[in-house]
Amino acid sequence: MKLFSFWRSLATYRVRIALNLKGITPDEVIDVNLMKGEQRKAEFRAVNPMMALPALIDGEGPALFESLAIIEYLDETHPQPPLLPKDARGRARVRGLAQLVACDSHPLLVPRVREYLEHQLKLDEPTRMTWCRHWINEALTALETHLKDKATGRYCHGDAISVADICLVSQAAGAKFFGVDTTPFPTVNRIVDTCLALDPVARAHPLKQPGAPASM
Ligand SMILES: N[C@@H](CCC(=O)N[C@@H](CS)C(=O)NCC(=O)O)C(=O)O
Repeated sequence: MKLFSFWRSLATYRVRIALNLKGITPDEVIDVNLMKGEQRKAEFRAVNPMMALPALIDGEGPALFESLAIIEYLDETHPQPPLLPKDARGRARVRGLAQLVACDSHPLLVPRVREYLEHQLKLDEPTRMTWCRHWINEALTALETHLKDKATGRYCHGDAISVADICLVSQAAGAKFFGVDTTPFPTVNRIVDTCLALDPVARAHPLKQPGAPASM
């Protein structure tokens, strides 16, 4: 198994947590430096035409792409521990929470969007940060409201960690990277702290990956 990764990539962080929870260690981790634009090189474009991390090659391939699709693949091929509830309503809620992060918030902050805001729209650094913080806050506000639901337990959905928690943890890391104050989101913080206390989550953290700085 080959994982295409970069320490700072929040989408790869999600896949790393899933791999660790499943007890899978990739045979090879290939660094694609997003700060140097390596995702746009021909060799990586051949792996993922979207030029985005993560990508995962299991065996002969073809390459898997999009963090949520990769996590569901891992869940189907390595069912223990399950990352989705058994019931249809539960799965819909967990997928909804996960997509709120991975489809509605995080894609607005990725390098290609920030670079477009900078180079094409000529927005200065403080304006770009305002953009990023706004979309992080919007998602955190929605998540905090959802997590007041009685379906929430120790984790986002009941007492078992799921793909919703994986995404929540990545959202919290993004909030830290972009200097967003998360004190207005106590339920989010409680669940993130619960997740980070687990070794498979803790060692997947961006700042624990090769090439990462000591702090942000
Ligand atoms: N929706 C995708 C997001 C993939 C994505 O945009 N990844 C970022 C890093 S977290 C990336 O590689 N961006 C490259 C770029 O924007 O140029 C997923 O969840 O996998």
